[in-house]
Amino acid sequence: MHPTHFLIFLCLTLLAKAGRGDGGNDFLRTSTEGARGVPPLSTLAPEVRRPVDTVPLTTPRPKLEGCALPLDPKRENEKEVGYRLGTQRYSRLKFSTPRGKYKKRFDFRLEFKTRESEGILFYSSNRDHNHYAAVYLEEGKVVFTFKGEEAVIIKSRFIYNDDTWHIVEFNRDQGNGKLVINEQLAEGSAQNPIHLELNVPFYMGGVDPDEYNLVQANLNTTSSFTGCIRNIQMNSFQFEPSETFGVIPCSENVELGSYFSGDPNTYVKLKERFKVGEVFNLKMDIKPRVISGVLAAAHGKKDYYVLELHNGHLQLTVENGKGPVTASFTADSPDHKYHLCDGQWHTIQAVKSKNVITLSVDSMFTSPKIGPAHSTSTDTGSALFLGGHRLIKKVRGIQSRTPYVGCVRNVTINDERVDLTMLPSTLISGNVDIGYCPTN
Ligand SMILES: [Ca+2]
Repeated sequence: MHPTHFLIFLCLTLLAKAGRGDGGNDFLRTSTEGARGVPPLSTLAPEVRRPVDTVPLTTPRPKLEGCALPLDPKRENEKEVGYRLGTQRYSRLKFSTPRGKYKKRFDFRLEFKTRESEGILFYSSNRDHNHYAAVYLEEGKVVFTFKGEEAVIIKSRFIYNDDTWHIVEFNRDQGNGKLVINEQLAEGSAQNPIHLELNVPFYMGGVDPDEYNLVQANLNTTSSFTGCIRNIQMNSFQFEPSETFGVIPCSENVELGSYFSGDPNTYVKLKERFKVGEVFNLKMDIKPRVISGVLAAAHGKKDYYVLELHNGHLQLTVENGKGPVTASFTADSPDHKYHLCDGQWHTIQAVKSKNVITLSVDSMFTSPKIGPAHSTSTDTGSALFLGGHRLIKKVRGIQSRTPYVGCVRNVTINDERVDLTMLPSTLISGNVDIGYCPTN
């Protein structure tokens, strides 16, 4: 256990035993507005903006209302900006529907940019992988190879891993191959016409990890491509992948995380059936675009656990069976009325130890709240929901009644990291971008 967590648990345990809220507070840094919720309305009157030189130094600047980031980010389509590969393991584009014929001759074109010197741009084979055609980077050079009874290998003269866009065209006509990069031609031929048996799917940017052994034997590499691919064509037709794996838009306006759109029925099930139990520690980084929304929730017949944003503060409500207890945290910020919505990342933590709960935002802890004694286990059995809830309007204990909108990253449950990119798609509902978030 992390030393800080141990301290919190120790403290909470002591408090639970003492049954009062004053002991042990000196262990904890308490925020000024701690558990007091929203400030009274009178403090919200708009301040009059005066010319800068007449403002006394002690006058605070008016706080910005609302969230720094817009509710709807400007969406950038992968088809327009390109596909970024390599931010997740096994990222690749899969093409199951060819455009035109490809048995005797084919013609592909794509644009790529990368800083890496190795990586598979294209791979296609027959079922046994003894026939194949591939394009990959080797020491920064582009290699185009195909093999039937014979193999043809064509290699570019120059290196192209300079993080700028390059156009690569590769075509094959029987035993003749051409590789054209930015209009620089390289050619190669076999002695005889090659009969090449290829099957869909074709891959770009990486291959199916189940086929690594066979691909390794052919190319002497299975390195996934790290960088961007765009404007893909097959036989002069636009060529769109049928499926993408671990791919994000090639945009300057994205960052790693998972984005919750807030559309109805949008949520992720972190666990299918989950018992919160006696001790539960949930931690994550959030960058919200709303002041209210469900962050995490689990329910039982009577018991429940709800972590949410409510009117700008972070709020945890736990029902162990004998009445709910709520902790809430309103952080102070010189610039933003809703500190959590200031467009920055915030690390939030909700710690539940028996009948005592506490919250932290960016390592500032609230005073612990103590629920009814002799009721210590949160006996939930539903899914552990993240970012929303299947029955968000109906289930008990939720105040915001609306899904979360914004980015989430670094989710840990009881100090164990949950990688959302590894969750089965059956646990993801609605409009969630797993693996990346817009930043605009
Ligand atoms: Ca209980």
